[in-house]
Amino acid sequence: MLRAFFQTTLLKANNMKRIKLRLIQVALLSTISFAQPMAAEAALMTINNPSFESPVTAPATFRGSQSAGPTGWTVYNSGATNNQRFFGVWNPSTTNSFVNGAPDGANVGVVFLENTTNLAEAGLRQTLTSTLQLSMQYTLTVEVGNFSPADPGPFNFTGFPGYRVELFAGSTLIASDPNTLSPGEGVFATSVVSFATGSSHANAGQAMSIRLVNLNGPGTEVNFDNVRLDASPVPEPSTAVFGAIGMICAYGTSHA
Ligand SMILES: [Ca+2]
Ligand SMILES: [Ca+2]
Repeated sequence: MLRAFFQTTLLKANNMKRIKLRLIQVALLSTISFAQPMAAEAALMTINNPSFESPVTAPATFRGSQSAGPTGWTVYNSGATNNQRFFGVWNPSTTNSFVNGAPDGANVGVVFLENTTNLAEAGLRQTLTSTLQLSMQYTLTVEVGNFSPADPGPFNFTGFPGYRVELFAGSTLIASDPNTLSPGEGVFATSVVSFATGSSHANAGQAMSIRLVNLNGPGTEVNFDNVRLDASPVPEPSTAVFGAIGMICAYGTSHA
């Protein structure tokens, strides 16, 4: 229809260049409106107990165990032989463990590794119902905290053992924050891990999982809170759009 319009108008027109310019403008506007439905929409992936609010815990109280994680989370490296290992949740309210309390809600996640020898790292892991999708921008955001020794108790919380925040597809690590932040005593810092898939990926369709690790360096406890995973489609112009643009360029060149 566009071509018929062009041919009819072209024969009747006196100013050839002016008509050609208008046709290109119309075609470009059509192309732009055709591309608009491709606009990206961000979406948060479902994470079970992302803020470690389960189990509900009283102020100044730890709830957990040496072998199991809190609701929705399993223990990573459960076979490690650290002499004191605890996984669970801590409610810092009324304590000096954190300067500003929990970043989100009442509780924070706990990975406590106390030992005096060079034993293994450990952490919490959750496999999501979401699978790795193509042409997607993923952003994993986690609050990472350093339990302060200002809180009196039976353990020495001086120092920071280090951490990793990791994103997996199947058994493959696809992105991580390998201890790039150094939160001070009693402080949380925000870890952000970003990753984008292209039009193909070896692990596409595999279940995604999140791993939060205490590196067992010089220190005792690493805390985690408010785990979020955002997925935003990466807009890709369709081949039809490219074809339309190519047609317009070819027209403009041959009739210039
Ligand atoms: Ca929380
Ligand atoms: Ca500390």
